Amino acid sequence: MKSPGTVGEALRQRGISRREFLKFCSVVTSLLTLPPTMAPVMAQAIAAARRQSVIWLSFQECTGCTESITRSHSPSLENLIFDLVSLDYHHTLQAAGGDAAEHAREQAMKDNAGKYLLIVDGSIPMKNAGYSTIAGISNYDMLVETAKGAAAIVAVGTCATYGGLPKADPNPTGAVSVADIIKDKPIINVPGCPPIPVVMTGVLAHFLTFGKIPELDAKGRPKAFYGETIHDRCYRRPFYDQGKFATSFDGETARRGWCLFELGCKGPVTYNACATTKWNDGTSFPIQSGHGCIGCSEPNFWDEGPLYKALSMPVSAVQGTLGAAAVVGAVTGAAVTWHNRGKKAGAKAAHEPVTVDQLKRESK
Ligand code: FSX
Repeated sequence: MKSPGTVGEALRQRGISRREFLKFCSVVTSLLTLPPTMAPVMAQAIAAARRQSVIWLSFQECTGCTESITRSHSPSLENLIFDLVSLDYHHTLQAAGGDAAEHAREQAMKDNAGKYLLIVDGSIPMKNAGYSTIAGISNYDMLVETAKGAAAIVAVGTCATYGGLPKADPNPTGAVSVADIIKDKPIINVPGCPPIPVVMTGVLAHFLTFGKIPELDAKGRPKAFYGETIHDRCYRRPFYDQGKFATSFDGETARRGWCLFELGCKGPVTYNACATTKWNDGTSFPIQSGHGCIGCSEPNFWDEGPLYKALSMPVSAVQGTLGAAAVVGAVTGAAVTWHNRGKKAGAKAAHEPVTVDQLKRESK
């Protein structure tokens, strides 16, 4: 498995025109919130780059992350594998099995030492090495061994980034995240159960273009995709600001498309790009389909209270997520509603409209 050829050569061999490739770079540039002028720069950089060697390891998970990336439309998985990267090991997608598969991983590690990108989905069991093994190798040993020669690691999915469902109480396997184990490599966290496919491919495209990881937040997530909450960009947000909440999933308030906050939507505390990039080629996302966000890209989302119960977070927390619209609301005196207000002494009703100034006073 010698170092793969350039991306430009691969594109030419597959008859992909410069126009098509530029179009692809424009989409990725916009996903990464880069200026449009970066598209030709990205095209030039990617075309000249060697196809990036990628080793993908899957541990305790449901294969939803791989299912998700196979639905990526921009770039598609086909683009990714045949044009941009050399996917040297992925035990769900690769044709090889048994010894040949393990040999492919070892060879890729040797041939591309210090340069390959390691992608990991799934959490790692620490209570008993035998809980999850591949080719007789424990997940812990395989991760540590493969991480040694990696240029960077991308932890995809909430399992790899935070422990995810396997870590849900009582965490029977002692599941931990990649970052809990690997401390000496750059790690990009791409949470979501599963993560948005174009977010995964966008992160890869950034690495290929610039040869470095994108700007990350305090939780190691790319800021371009996780800089805002679902609530910040939700198309139902005007109903929230007006205090109009759906009271059931199938009643008149739901048919009118009112805010799903009272039905348990975790959008105000969930950082992800679902409301902007959406899913299935930009078709929709859960809230658009009438179901609240379950917060699957946040740590411990499974244990953070019932999925269908309205959030009960401190007022200061919701203020932190209100964003520009709330600031405008405060200036204009527009009313916002906070469902916990009904629990405060003297409050008349759970949905009584209050101003941002009132919220501030109550939170003191
Ligand atoms: Fe976890 Fe991914 Fe959820 Fe499933 O690989 S993030 S359980 S979608 O599959 O790891």
